[in-house]
Amino acid sequence: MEKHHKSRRQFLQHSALSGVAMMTSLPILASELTKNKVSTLSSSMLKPGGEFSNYGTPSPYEKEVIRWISANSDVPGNGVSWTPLHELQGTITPNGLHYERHHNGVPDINPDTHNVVIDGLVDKPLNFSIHHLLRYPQHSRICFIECGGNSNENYKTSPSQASAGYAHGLVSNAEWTGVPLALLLNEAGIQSSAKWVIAEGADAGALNVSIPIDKLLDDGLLALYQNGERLRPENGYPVRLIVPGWEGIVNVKWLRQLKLSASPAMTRDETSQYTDLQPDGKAQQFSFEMQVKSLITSPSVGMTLPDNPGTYQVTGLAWSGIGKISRVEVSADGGQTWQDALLQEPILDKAFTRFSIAWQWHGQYAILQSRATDESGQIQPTREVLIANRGKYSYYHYNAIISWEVDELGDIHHVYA
Ligand SMILES: Nc1nc2c(c(=O)[nH]1)N[C@H]1C(S)=C(S)[C@@H](COP(=O)(O)O)O[C@H]1N2
Ligand SMILES: [Mo]
Repeated sequence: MEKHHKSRRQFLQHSALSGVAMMTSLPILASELTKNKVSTLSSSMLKPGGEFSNYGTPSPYEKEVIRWISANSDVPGNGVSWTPLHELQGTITPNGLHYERHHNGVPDINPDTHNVVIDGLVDKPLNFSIHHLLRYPQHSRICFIECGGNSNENYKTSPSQASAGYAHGLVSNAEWTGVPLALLLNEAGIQSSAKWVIAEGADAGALNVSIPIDKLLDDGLLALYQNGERLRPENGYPVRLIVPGWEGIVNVKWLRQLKLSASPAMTRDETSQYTDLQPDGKAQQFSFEMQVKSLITSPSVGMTLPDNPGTYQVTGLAWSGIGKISRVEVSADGGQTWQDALLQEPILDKAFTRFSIAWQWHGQYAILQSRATDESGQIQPTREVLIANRGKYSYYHYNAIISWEVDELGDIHHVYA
């Protein structure tokens, strides 16, 4: 009760953005009730409803809410599908809409014959069937996974007009359940020289990456469940690695081997890709932690504001691979002035946090932006600062402030501000 009261007060304090009068009450958006409306039964009440189903699917009226696929036709099985962040609310990504990044398509793996091997610098190499893994104590945690290449169109010189999710939706947030890796690695017996773990997937390209062992001992998970049900094939069925807050590539799907080693393996995917080219032409490797980031999901590019004047809930998502989100500020004037948005609880470590703030629009030109800060004190940079630091040939780890321009007609465009 107390908490509720506080957030209501906080909401009122932060309910208006600069340049507009503070609101004390919300406008009524519903149309007036007519007598006729309640005395007539709606058509759905005139006969029994439809069939039950063994496994549910979304309402047919929601058929536009889909992942958007960008596949590379030169390389079969290589591509991505984007989470429609601009169509979703709350913080949990439904399993059918979790983004996908495949280097070699989605393998068909029978859980009865699949194994995960732990070997290399261990006292006793172990081989786990899925049935073995299911008998271990399981742990659940909510976290995001973000591809290191997410938002990378924003390095280009002209701003893309793709919907928010189709430009920034190589990030999703789910509850993952599985066996803590510390348990399994300790069972195998970690030799003192083991500093890295080379994780390999059972897809056609045998995707493999090197991960510092300390991170896996800290919070690495062998996930078997995704939002309560077994993993989706696209997301690594029957077992994947979850490395909370670290770039997508290390979250190896269809996991078949963890090889403990004294040094990284320098695999294809940690040398030719997912590295950060610096202004001096050298590439930085192993930038694992995803940096603090946020995005206004609604209203956002491609949408039109229906009422002028009108009150709008500006809402979006913030996340950081370093810890919890501590603050999200929103600007309606391209970053000249900022107001704190309300953060929806619970605020979880390395997970999506939903923010919102009410905004009164009077038909004026506006640039909406959000700027997140995490508990380590990192603040989302402007695009200008990010590019000055990284150089213009950068390709991965884009986390700069994103700007939505609202024109006098209420149409919204993506701009670099
Ligand atoms: N075996 C395997 N694991 C993989 C990949 C892959 O192609 N094969 N793609 C990686 C990349 S680049 C990312 S961003 C994430 C994407 O996870 P998702 O498809 O479940 O969203 O998985 C990673 N794990
Ligand atoms: Mo990725």
